[in-house]
This record gives sequence, C-alpha cells and structure tokens, in this order.
Amino acid sequence: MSAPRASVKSRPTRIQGEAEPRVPVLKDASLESVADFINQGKAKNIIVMSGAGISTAAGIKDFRTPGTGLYDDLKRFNLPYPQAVFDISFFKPTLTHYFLPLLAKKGLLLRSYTQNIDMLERLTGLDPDLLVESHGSFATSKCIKCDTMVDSDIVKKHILKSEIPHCKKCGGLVKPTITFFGEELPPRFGTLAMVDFKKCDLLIVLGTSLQVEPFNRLITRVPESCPRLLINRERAGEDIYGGFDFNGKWKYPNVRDALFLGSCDEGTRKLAKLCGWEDELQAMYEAGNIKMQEAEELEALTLAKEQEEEEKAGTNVKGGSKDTKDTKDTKDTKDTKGAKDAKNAKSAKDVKDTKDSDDLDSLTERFQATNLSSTTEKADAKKDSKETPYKVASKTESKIKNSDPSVK
Ligand code: CNA
Repeated sequence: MSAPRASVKSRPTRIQGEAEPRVPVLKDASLESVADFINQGKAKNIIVMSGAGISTAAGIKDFRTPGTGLYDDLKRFNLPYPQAVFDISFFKPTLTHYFLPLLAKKGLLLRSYTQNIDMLERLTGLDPDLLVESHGSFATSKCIKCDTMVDSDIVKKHILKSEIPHCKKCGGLVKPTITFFGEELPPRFGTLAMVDFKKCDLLIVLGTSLQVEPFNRLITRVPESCPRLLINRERAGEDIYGGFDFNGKWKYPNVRDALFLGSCDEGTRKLAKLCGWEDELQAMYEAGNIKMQEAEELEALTLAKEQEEEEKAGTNVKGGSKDTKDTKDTKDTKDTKGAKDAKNAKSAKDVKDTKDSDDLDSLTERFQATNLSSTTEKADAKKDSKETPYKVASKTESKIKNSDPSVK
C-alpha cells in the first residue's frame, strides 16, 4: 500500500511561500463551510474514516480518552459479563453510525473506512461493499495455523461456554479476523484505498486520535484540492506530514481543512441539519433501533428455546444411564477398562488443552502487550516492516518530518 518514498533531496517542496495566494476550497474551517460545499453539489465521492470515538456513545470504550479509555482503566470495562464483548446485540449503532447509510442513500458515499472491530457499521444496514474494516472484525474467524475460515457463530458459541475453538481440519486455534498490532491489514484495505482516495472529493474523519499507522496516513492520500473535516473531541492528525492544518500553520496551497470539536453525534447531527437531512438521519436511527430491539428479542427467544431443548435432551440422557446401570454387574471389567481409557484420554486432552491454553495465553498476552497497553510504540518499533504493518505512529518521527516541510 505505501508507495516507496522519494529521497528528501529529490522531493519537491509542496508548501508555498507567504506571497502565494492560497486557494479557498472551503470558506473557513467551520462545519458550515463543509455543509456549503456539500449543498453546492461539490461532494459526490465522500470518504468517511472513523475510529473508536464513534462507538463510545454506544458504550464501547476507546483506547485513549483520559479517564475512560481502555488504556486508562481496563477494570472499568462496563460490560455485564466479559463475553459481552463478543455479543454484538449488546451494543447498538449510534446516530453517527447511521450517518453512513444516510450518505449512501444520497448517493454520496464512496466508502467508509473504519478502524473499529465492533461491526456497528454493519448493523446499520450499510452495504458491505461500501465498508472497509481496516483492522478486521469479529464477523469472520479463521484458523491461525491453516487459515481455514470458520463460522463465527460456532466460535461465539464456544466462547460463551468458555471453550477454546479449534479448527476441524488441523486442530489449530481459531480466532476472529481482527488485526493485531504488527500484523498486516486485510488485503481489501490496500486494494481499495489505492483507488478510492484519489477519487475522494470530501473526506470526513470521525472519532479517532489518528495515531495508528498506516490508517492515519490515509488523510494525506486525497487530492490536494479535497476538503477534509475532522469531527472529534480533541484535535488530531496535525502531526502527520501533509496532515490537517486548521489554522494555516503549514501554508498549504489550499485552504481546505475544517474542524468540529465535540462529540461525533453532535457533529454529524449538526452537519446533517445544515444539509437539510436532520429528520431523515433521526428517522433512520430510530427505525434502526426498533429493528435491533426486535432482533434482540428474537435472539433471546431462540436461545431460550435452544436451552430448553438442551435441558430436555440432558434429562433423557440421565434416564439412559439409569438403564445402563441395570446391566452394570455384567460389564464391570469392561467398565473399569473404559474408565481407565477415559482417564488416560482425559489426561492426554488435559495436556493438549494446557498446550492450547498456553497458545491462547500467549496470544492474549501478545494482544494485551501490544494492543491494550501504552507500551505499544516500543513493541511496534521491534516489528519488521512488511508493507502495511499496523502500528502506532511515532510522534517523534512525525514531528521530525513536520519540522522539515520538504520532507514527505
Ligand atoms: P483512540 O486512539 O482511542 O482515539 C479515540 C478518539 O476519539 C480520541 O481522540 C477521543 O478524544 C475521541 N472520542 C472519544 N469519544 C468520542 C465521541 N463520543 N465523540 C468524538 N470524539 C470522541 O482510538 P482510535 O480509533 O483512534 O485508534 C484506533 C484503534 C482503536 C484501532 O486499532 C481500533 O481497533 C481500536 N479500538 C476499537 C474499538 C471499537 O471497535 N469500537 C474500541 C476501542 C479501541
């Protein structure tokens, strides 16, 4: 995905001198200017890039918000039970998530690139072709040994029973297709980003600190005349070379970056209002919620029915063992051997399970050491550089690049 970098000397200076008049692609850095741009019919290929901040209103913690982010306090992960992280029906898309199908309905959405693995975009009914889950998702699972895809429902059932899912083909561990730090991103990301970002005529970035590479660098891949809007609780993406410039600091040839500081729901609602779409957005959000409620009730009923059937089947098995007991005396020797075999099998299984849980432990450890700890940058520094490894951008590196405007 990343193009080979030209040497510093051979690279032209993109930033123009004071005397050059800057082209006002946007009137100013406000949401109103972006709405004007849309209302004038200038945005026909909108790309939305998003992060954990669009899902915090759904109750899913982000990584870096002080006081509430996962990095600050893992213990306060506010789930009713740990496995709820796999229970997509527990979380519902936010108003911001419905902004995506709204843009699609208007024929304006080129693609939505999310870093999130929570699948909430899918739950809005957004056409999956319009979605790139850049860091993978829980929607699919595969064997870490032989790459065989495994039905995620089967994996979910195992996890809810605190069992380790194994591949039927090779016995390897099965994990959801989420991308760990240091792993390559799904091929779909590179393939589509290469084409999409050149076509983009409005970039909307929502709820992300833009600290994870290579995702964060996508903001620099749109044409220089393409306006870029950030809706986030804090400023972000200003450290990246070619990144946001809300105040004219870098004197880019075009005035094209806008900023809304606040919640994603506030920002998208306001933008929708300025475009005359607020009622439509609200209606989509409410209809979506009702649909999800119904789906939840159906799932609860199905689960209850399944449980009832399992319990019934359990009672029948008990009856069966009573019958077996009647013929016990004639089978004592055989039973003793059977019990021994079973015991041996169990110890073999225990050894296998221990090995697997070791594997799982090391996987979990790796995830926590890299994905959920503040030492990520150190861990990433060690990773060898495949083409698009997933890593946290080094702030120092960005700053060095930024201090020299001729370096891209
Ligand atoms: P981050 O680094 O935690 O940044 C989140 C950003 O969103 C911060 O700048 C916050 O200020 C901002 N923010 C939080 N809540 C809101 C809100 N309601 N409105 C506006 N802004 C808000 O997370 P990133 O997404 O930038 O980092 C990418 C990581 C996070 C990816 O690898 C994800 O897989 C990972 N992640 C995903 C989820 C999820 O799937 N929902 C949850 C937690 C982490």
